[in-house]
This record gives sequence, structure tokens and C-alpha cells, in this order.
Amino acid sequence: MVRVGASTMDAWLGDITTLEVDAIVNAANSRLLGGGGVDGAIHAAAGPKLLEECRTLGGCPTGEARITSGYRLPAAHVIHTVGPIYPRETPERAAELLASCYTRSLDLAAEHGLSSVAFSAISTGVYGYPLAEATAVAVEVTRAWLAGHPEIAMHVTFCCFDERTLEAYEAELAHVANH
Ligand code: AR6
Repeated sequence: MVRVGASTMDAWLGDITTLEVDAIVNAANSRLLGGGGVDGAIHAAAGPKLLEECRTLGGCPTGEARITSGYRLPAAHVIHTVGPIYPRETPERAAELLASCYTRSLDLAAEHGLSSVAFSAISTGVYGYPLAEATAVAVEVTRAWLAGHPEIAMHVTFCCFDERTLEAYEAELAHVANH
């Protein structure tokens, strides 16, 4: 676990739909109407009311985030963010968009008074973002956001669905802890 003021960052191996946190962060697409990967798992576990609420949102641009209720999930809320489709962007633009996913999701969590948030590894599946690069952006941007909001105690979990992702996050968290 890495401490940033009163906040913490942690990596955890498992299924994000089982986490009892204030919000889980979904790696959605810009239509916000469900899909495969973690998006499909979240919609399946939350039940049809999640899709109903998502339909009222009118989509979400890449790099932005929207919040809904969690319905049948143990998490109270779902924050839906849309990561970049890596091969469609320059690496620099992809990094900016991915960074924005993390900051906008954390902004929304703070605006709603939430204190525990679990992120999926946004864009690292179907959207093709190289894992090590995406992990570096996720951890550094989150650290900077937490450091910039010392009045907030936020507990951030990076939810890793496989060992390879967990190893990447653990390496990056160790790197941040030593600097
Ligand atoms: N819990 C936690 N992580 C998961 C789970 C789960 N239940 N299932 C998969 N992952 P992806 P993207 C991990 O492809 O790259 C969807 O169709 C997965 O192993 O879900 O942002 C959307 O609708 C990987 O590490 O998201 C979009 O169209 C990570 O979640 C598109 O895919 C992200 O993989 C978004 O692609």
C-alpha cells in the first residue's frame, strides 16, 4: 500500500464486480450502453437498471467520466470512463486521454463525497493500450491527484484481473513509493 497524505493506493487481484466500495470504475465505450470485458461483467452483475440509467446519459466522450448507481452490485456507484483506443491516437495523445480518465473519475468521486474507489485497468484490454505504459499513467496521475487534494482521504484500489496486470501495478506502486 502506498500512502499519499491521508489517502492510499493499493493493487488487488480479482473481479471488480465483487468489491464493496463507494464506486467501481468501468472501462466503458463512448455509447455507454455496455459491451464486453469489464463493461460486460459490470452490466451483468448490476442488472438491467444500470443500462436503463446509462441510456439517459447520452454517451460520454473519450477521456471523460459519468456516474450512476451500482444497483445490484456491492459497490454503491459505477463511474463509467471511456479510455482511448490506443492504435487510433498518437502515444502522447493516448497518454493525455488516459490521464484524463483517471482525473475525471477521481473528480466525480470527490464531487459525490465518495472515499473508496476501485479502478479497472482502463484501455489495457480490447482498446490495446500497452500494459506497462498504461499502468505508469494510472499510478502517477492518481498519485498526483491525491497529492493535489490533501483535504480528501480517498482509498484507491487498482483492480487487476490477471497476474500480469497485478505485477505491473505492484512494480509501479513500488516505484512511486521509493520516490
Ligand atoms: N474485473 C476486473 N477487471 C476486469 C474484469 C473484471 N470482471 N473483466 C475484464 N477485466 P477491457 P478496454 C480487465 O477490454 O480495453 C468493452 O467492450 C481486463 O482483463 O474490459 O478499456 C467496452 O464496452 C483488462 O485488464 O476494457 C469497450 O468497448 C481491463 O479489465 C471496450 O471493451 C480492461 O479491459 C473497452 O476496452
